[in-house]
Amino acid sequence: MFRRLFGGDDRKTEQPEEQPPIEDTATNAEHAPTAEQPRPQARLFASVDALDVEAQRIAEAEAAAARRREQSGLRRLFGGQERTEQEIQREVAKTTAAVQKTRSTGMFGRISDMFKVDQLITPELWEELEELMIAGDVGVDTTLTVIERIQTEVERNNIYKASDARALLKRELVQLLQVDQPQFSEQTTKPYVMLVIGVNGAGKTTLIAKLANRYKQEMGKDVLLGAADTFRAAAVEQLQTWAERIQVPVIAQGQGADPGAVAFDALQATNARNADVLIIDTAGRLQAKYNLMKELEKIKNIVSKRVPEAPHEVLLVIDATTGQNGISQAKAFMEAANVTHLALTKLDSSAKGGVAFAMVQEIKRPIKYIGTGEKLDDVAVFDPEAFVDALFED
Ligand SMILES: Nc1nc2c(ncn2[C@@H]2O[C@H](COP(=O)(O)OP(=O)(O)O)[C@@H](O)[C@H]2O)c(=O)[nH]1
Ligand SMILES: [Mg+2]
Repeated sequence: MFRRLFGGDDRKTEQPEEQPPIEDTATNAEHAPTAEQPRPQARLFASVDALDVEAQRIAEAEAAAARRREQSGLRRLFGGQERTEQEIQREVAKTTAAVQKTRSTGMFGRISDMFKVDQLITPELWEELEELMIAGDVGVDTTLTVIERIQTEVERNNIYKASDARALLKRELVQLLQVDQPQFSEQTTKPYVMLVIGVNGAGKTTLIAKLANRYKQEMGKDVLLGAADTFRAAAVEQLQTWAERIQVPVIAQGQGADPGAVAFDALQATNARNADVLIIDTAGRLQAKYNLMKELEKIKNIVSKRVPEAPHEVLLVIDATTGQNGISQAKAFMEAANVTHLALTKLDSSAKGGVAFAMVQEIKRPIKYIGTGEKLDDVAVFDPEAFVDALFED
């Protein structure tokens, strides 16, 4: 009886056989719950409510994790297609090979080692981490934010050893790379129009060839290229050379042509051929920011007049070897165009892969692809977890 009142435990099965009937409670009036006091039943309901809240919290956390997995590059898959384990492994292998330099000669190899040992976490450890991350091009603001977050987590979880903080550090780094960006699916959007922008030499034309090849080979898409980088003669020729190799048509007008006119032609051709994907190459003359803005604006207007909602993807290509410089470039492009995704090229020749973190944080756009070399096959769909694992050699 007492247990019932005190603990709110109303389960009849636990009542002893000799227990007086329920009505007897009334005789012990001073112990009986009054209207003001929460009745045992009310408490029971309260705890059921709490369970509901907890169940809802768990369901929400699971849904969020599923969403994260879906959005994460490898699982989202190239063009939103289901992938085999083998294909995922191929992307991971490319990512791992590309960040080899970042890991061995760069800062992340040392960071990884620091968080492998059984040593106590000291203020010096945080200082060294800070120095290494900044030297690794993560950027001052991002570095300080992330270290503060890890420190809080370490304290909250009573973690004393560096090796025990390793998973926390990695999780925070993965989170830095995850930003939401609504996107169209290449699977269901036809035609899917992509505008590829970035400074000269960033790797736009090479990436376009790699992606066109993938769309064609892996998704069986009918791809068309538009040579709207008309500033240099070599630019058009370079795109044409690639296109010949991968056997996709290019719409071009030659050097000095109006990029808007090329885009117009390319759109007409896309519609006439009923092509699936159109990728437009552009010139990236940042020196004349005003002109660049005008030019991109014009191309975008031409595109959106012919295909509603296009361009579906505005891919900003950044050379990873330019480090922090690349970030100021990226900001200028953000002002000029409505960038939807980033591509980080030449990751294979940069020791400072940390720029990926700074880039996503500063630009607030996800990295969709990484360039892992100069060959046609040297491209990987970016996956934050695979990237961080590769940096830590896990
Ligand atoms: N190592 C390496 N080189 C690349 C990569 N992407 C492009 N390049 C090279 O960078 C140079 C400039 O590339 P390009 O596509 O012409 O740049 P664009 O001016 O932006 O079109 C070329 O020599 C490419 O071979 C990459 O992922 N890794
Ligand atoms: Mg080019």
